[in-house]
Amino acid sequence: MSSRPVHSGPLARHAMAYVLAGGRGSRLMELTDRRAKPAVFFGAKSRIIDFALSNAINSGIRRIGVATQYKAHSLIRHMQRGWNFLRPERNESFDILPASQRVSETEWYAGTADAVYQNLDIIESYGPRYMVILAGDHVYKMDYEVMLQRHCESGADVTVACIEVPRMEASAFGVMHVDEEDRIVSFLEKPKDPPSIPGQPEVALASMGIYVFETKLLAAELRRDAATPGSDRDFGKDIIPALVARGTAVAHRFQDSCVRSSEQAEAYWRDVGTVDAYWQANIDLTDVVPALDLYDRDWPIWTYAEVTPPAKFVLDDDGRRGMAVDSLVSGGCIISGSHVRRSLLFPNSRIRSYSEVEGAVLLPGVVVGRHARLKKVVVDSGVALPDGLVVGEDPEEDARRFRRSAGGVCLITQPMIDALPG
Ligand code: ADQ
Ligand code: ADP
Repeated sequence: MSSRPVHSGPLARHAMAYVLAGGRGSRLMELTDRRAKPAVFFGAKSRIIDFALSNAINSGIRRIGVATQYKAHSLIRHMQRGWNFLRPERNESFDILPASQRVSETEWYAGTADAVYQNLDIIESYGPRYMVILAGDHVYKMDYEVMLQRHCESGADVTVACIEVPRMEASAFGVMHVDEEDRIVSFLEKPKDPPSIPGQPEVALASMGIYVFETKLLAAELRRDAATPGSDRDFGKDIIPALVARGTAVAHRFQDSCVRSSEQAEAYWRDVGTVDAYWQANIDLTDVVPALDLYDRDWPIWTYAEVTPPAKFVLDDDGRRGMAVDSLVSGGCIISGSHVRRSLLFPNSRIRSYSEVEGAVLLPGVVVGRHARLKKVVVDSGVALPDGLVVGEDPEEDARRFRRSAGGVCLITQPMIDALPG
């Protein structure tokens, strides 16, 4: 591979981040009935898309486009309120790009590549030298500048971020083989029987769905793909395998650019695609030293947060303390005469007296009635749980009333509460 001259100074200022945020994420069940997966709440304060957007900003990228499609209202509202601070007069831009049938009169975005192709005119009008293609539905902290540098140094057509995953889980991903220089020699999108890393039979090298291209090359590839009959117009199915076969594709190891709080910390990246994975990744944040550090002031996770009064902990009339331990409690919450453990309370939740709450992810505006006992729950935003509700003690009863996952997490929505007898 020939290497091209590296820009002096940061490459991020010559790059545009393009976030794919159109997918549904159907394995999150009712959590994505009303909102796209990137708009799902995460970490007591944020939404999932805030991680990709914060990574872009913290990496120094000042042009961002976000392609939306499925149930995008709350996602678009969130970005308009919180992410609209980039200024054209400083050569910055923030574009929300809903599938709007701009290229053809009849089609939505067919696949992820089409979601970029249909907006090529907007991208080209800004003239970024590099494109950083991102998924809007992953939780991680990564410095894309390091990946851009690697892309330039190698001279590859495309650089694909990758991470080692257990082989048994790899069929959910694009899986690659690399040579000694981390050049990708084969790429299979979601193989049924994923190939392992040579010498490590239980580990596979998975694509994180993060790609760096030079804009000119990407535009040519997208136009070629659009003219190819039978293409799914997808990065994982079409664009990346074609470049692996015809050109040069290089793997970039996530551990080289992940942002961690200490040298020992795990390289943390999660596709919180199922209710179990979603609950676990949220609850992981209540660890004394979590793998994902939200308190790192050098790499803040930006978000839109509504103005709320401070969280409040109340000693009730019977002298019961309202308290929360090993928990993340956002503004506007009031815990009164109840005990909360290993839980996340998003803004404006209320826990009334005599309740016990453990392992709960309560999305904004949840009200827990008196004498409730909750264990291992995810409660959708705005849901009012009735007095005396008990969840997490009788699996069969839970499964009859709520969406109980394989891992025993109960997802609770307002219609499920409305359907309860009495
Ligand atoms: P998946 O995540 O399964 O695999 P996909 O469902 O295409 O791929 O979603 C990628 C991203 O694009 C998501 O953020 C999604 O919201 C968004 N998206 C999906 N369809 C879209 C559309 N029509 N318009 C706009 N946005 C859309 C991909 C790669 C794999 C890789 C995994 C890593 O294909 O090779 O291993 O990501 O998670
Ligand atoms: P409980 O069933 O625990 O009594 P309540 O909803 O009656 O629950 O509220 C308990 C406590 O929470 C109140 O005594 C008060 O201190 C506080 N509280 C309730 N609403 C508000 C509010 N709007 N502003 C400030 N504090 C409030």
